[in-house]
Amino acid sequence: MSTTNVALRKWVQDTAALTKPDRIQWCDGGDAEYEALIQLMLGRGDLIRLNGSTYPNCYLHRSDPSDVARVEHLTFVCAPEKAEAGPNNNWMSPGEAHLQMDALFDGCMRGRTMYVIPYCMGPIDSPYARCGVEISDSPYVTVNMKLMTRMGAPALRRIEREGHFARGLHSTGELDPDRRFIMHFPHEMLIQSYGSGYGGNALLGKKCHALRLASWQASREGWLAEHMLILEIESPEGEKHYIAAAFPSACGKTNLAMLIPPESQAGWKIRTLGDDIAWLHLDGDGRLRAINPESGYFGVVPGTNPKTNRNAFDMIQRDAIFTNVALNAANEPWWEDKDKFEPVIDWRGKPWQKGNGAAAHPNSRFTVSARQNPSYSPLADDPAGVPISAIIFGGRRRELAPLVYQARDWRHGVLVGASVASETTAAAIGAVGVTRRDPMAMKPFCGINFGDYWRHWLSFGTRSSKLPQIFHVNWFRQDKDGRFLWPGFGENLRVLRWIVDRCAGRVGARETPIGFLPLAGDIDLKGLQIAPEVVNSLLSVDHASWQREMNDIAGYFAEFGAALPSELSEERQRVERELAR
Ligand code: OXD
Ligand code: MN
Repeated sequence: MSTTNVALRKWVQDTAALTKPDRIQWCDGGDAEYEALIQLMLGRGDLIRLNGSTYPNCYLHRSDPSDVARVEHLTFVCAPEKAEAGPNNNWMSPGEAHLQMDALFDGCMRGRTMYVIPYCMGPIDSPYARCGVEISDSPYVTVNMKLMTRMGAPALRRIEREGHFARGLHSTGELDPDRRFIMHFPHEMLIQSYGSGYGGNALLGKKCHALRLASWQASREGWLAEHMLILEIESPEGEKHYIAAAFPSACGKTNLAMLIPPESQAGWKIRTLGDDIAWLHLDGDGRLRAINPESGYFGVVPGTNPKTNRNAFDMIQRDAIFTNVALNAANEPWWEDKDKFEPVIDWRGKPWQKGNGAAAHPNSRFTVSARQNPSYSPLADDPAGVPISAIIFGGRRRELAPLVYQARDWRHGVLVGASVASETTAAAIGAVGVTRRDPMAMKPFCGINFGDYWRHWLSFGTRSSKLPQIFHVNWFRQDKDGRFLWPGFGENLRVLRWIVDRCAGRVGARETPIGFLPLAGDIDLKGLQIAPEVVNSLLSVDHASWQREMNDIAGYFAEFGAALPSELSEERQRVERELAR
């Protein structure tokens, strides 16, 4: 296989001349190709076959222990001007970055096969979808791309028809943390990633293309590329709404997207369109429509069990790739909070003993095709996407943020999104549990200056009068002894129902300086063991603490200098004034 697209042919030739692979393999995305790559990796010990009767076609991959999460400090946006990347990104000039990367890539594929992986982000016939080609020397990346994207021949045909595509060059290099960089060249629609095999650093269609490059492209073309799940909620009467929700990494997007209603909520249904990324476009009627550019899940494994996420638990019983989980005595994958049995081998492949700490890495992952999810919505394949009724922002915050509140209007909603803060998780290298600002849950993924990105968000307010309502939720409030106040998981449906009721104009609300909060009785608490004082504290707004928060946000916004849109500081000042009243 090769291609009729001259630019692609030339890029493959030039890349081969630089990296000097032994062979070049054009990937067609077929099952035979997938199977052959699996066999190759089994033969080399890069994959371990899991128990074939309980976990058919499931494999375990163990990463280099230095390569288990995204590396934000080694991730750069290489736009010509530093101001384009903004204070929210590491920046390097394109010239310097190219010199460094060319030196790293020089001869790095000797003795290896170079895989050419055409892929399409979004339904293959969608006008909103975009194609890319990843060149990688990793069979692990190639099989993951097959599960995560629409990869292979149909994508190549679209590229040949359209004539354009994003380019991503990846090599695992030596897996040396000192020779590791994830570079983005938005003006060239080019990604270069060296020295890591970890999903977010190496599956270039995901964070690098569908968020960092896409957010740059979207801001020029008038759409949004967001770190959001997409779900459908259907009432017992058959009323359907579509919701997009942005939470930072490892804060429960996958669980919310696959929520199973508790018994007390009979008749309600949730279907999943996406669990990580949404591309949002205004349609001809002024409605914001969402597609999920991905077609698979790269989810955090620990904590997944039939109680927390039955759908995810069931969908990873077959045809899945596990990365950095532990093993039990039956050669099955094992992770913390999976079941009562004990692991025998930890994620590094060493015998596990009690007291040794976690057996599975806290950022261990499953990769699986989205179609295996029992709650999969076929609308995920609809080229037109779905109209969004509500956008939800959220973070992991022990204190302050109430269970749910609604922004007054779009402009206030942009402030709510821009002010998201959350405790860091194991999805990225670095300290865990530190609260940091993570606007729109895009801190690690926004490929442009946040100031420009917020201006772009605000511009939608003048482009349509049919925009979604914007909400903020916090499932993670704790009491002083560290106990969670809200049960979370399936019970979050109760909050989604209030959100939908607000969108449909069915319920009133209590107006506060931070937005609209539920009136007593409007969140259905039937069948839930929750004390009234806990509900009160979940729905309270402490003015003094919020004043401190607004002050902190002012300090954060100041980092953006002249790039900060004045509407955003005016909106913040408005909230501050109301809090002081
Ligand atoms: C992810 C992440 O893998 O956000 O989705 O880190
Ligand atoms: Mn994510």
